[in-house]
Amino acid sequence: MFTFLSDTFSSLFSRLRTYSHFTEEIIQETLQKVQEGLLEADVPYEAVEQFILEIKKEVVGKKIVSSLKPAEQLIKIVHDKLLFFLGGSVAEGTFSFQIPSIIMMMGLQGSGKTTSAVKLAFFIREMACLRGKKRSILLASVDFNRPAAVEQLKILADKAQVDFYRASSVDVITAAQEIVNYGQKSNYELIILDTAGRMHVDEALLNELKQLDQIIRPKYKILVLDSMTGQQSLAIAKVFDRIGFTGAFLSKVDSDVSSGVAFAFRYVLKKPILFVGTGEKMEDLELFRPERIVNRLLGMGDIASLVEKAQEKIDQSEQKKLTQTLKRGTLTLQDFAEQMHMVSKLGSLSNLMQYLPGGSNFKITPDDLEKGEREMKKFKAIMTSMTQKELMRPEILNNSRIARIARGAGVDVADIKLLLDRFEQSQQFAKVLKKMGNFNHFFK
Ligand SMILES: Nc1nc2c(ncn2[C@@H]2O[C@H](COP(=O)(O)OP(=O)(O)O)[C@@H](O)[C@H]2O)c(=O)[nH]1
Ligand SMILES: [Mg+2]
Repeated sequence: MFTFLSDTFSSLFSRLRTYSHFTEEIIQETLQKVQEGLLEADVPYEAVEQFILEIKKEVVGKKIVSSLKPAEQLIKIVHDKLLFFLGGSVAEGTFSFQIPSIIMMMGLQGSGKTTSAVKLAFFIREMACLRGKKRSILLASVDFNRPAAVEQLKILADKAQVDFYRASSVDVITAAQEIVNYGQKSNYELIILDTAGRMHVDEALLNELKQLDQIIRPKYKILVLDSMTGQQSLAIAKVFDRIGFTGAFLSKVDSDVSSGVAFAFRYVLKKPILFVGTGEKMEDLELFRPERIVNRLLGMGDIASLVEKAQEKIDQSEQKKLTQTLKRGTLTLQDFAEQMHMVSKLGSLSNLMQYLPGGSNFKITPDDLEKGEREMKKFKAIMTSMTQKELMRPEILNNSRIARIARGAGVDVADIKLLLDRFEQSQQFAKVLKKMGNFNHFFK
C-alpha cells in the first residue's frame, strides 16, 4: 500500500538529510515535490492543497531555515501532518467490536462487501482466540439482487468455518428480521449482515439500507470502499453518509498502487478508515493504522507491524523458543533452521523488506527473490542431510563431513560454505541482539 508515495518520500528525505542548512528554495522545492507526489498518488487536489498549506504555516512558525537540524524538523512536520490527515494516532489499534452487536456491511456492487464480511468474521475470531477467548459469530446475507450472492457468502463462510444462516424469506426486511431473531435466539455474540449493492448509488438502494438500519438497528455500519475506484470513492462515501456509517473498510489496497483516497478520506468525511483489505483471501485484512503507514511512507520502517505479523503467524511455543535463543545469545544450526522456517511463514522477502527502516529503498528484483528462494531450498536440503550432532555443534564440520553432506543433499561444497557463512552472520546478529537486552517486549 502506498509504495509509490513511499518511494517519493524516502528519496526526497534522504537527500534532505545531506543538507546541513536549509534555504527557502530548498523548502519550496521539497514541498513542491511532496505536492507532486501526493497528486500523482491520486490524492484529491483539495486535500493536497490543504496539506501543503498547513505544512507551510508550521515551517514558517518553527523557523526551520535557521534551525540546527532542519531536515529532522521538516520531516517531523510532514510526519505529524500526514498522521493528522490519515486519522491521528489516538485510534491506533483501539478499535474493537462490542458484544453483542450487529454489524451491517454496505457498499456498491463488487466493492468487496461479501469478501470483507468473511474477513471480518475470521479476523475477530482469530484475535479473540489469541487472547484465549471464543467468539460466536454468525454470517448472513440479505443480498437477493444477484442470484448467487447468498450462496457465495455461504461458501466463503464454510471455508472460514464461521456459522452461516440462510433466511427463508427473500424479502430484504423480512429476511433481516428473521436473521436477527435467529441470531439472538441462538446467542450469537456478533451477527454480520451482508447487504446488496448496486452498480451506482441510487435512491432504491439507499432506501433499502435506511429501512434495514431502522429495523435491525446495527451497532456498526461498515462502508466497504474499493480503493481502485480512486477519487470517486469520496463522492460515494458522501452519499452513504446520508445513512451514516461507523467507518470504512478500504478493500483491494493490494491491487492499487496509489490508494491516495485514504489521505483525503478522514479529512473530507471526518470518519475513520478502520480496516484495509490486502488480498482476496480471508486472512488478507489489516487494521488501518495511520502511525505505521506514515512511518512506512517516510522510510522509518514499521517494526511494530512486523512483530505483530510474527505474533499472528508464529505460535506461542515457537515464540518462546526464539526469545530464549535470543536471550542466550548463541545460535545452533538447528535454531537457524527453525528461524528460517519461521521467517518463511511471514511471507516473501520483498514483503518483509517494506517493514524495515529504509526498506523501500532496497530494490529486490524478481531475480534476487528467486535466488533467495533457491538458496533457502538448498539450505533446507543441507540441514536435513546433517546429523543432530552436526546441527548442534557445526564447528565439528570438517572437509570429509562437508563432502558427505554435499553428496547427501545433492549440492556443491560451496553451498555448504555459504550456509555456514550465513549462519555465522546470524550468530553475530544474535549476540548483538542479546546486548540490546530485553526481547520480551517483542513477544508479549
Ligand atoms: N485483490 C483483492 N481482491 C478483493 C479484495 N476484496 C474483495 N476482492 C475481490 O473483489 C471481487 C468482489 O468482491 P465481493 O466480496 O463479491 O464484492 P461485493 O459485490 O461487494 O459483495 C471478488 O472477486 C473478490 O475476490 C481485496 O482486498 N483484494
Ligand atoms: Mg456480495
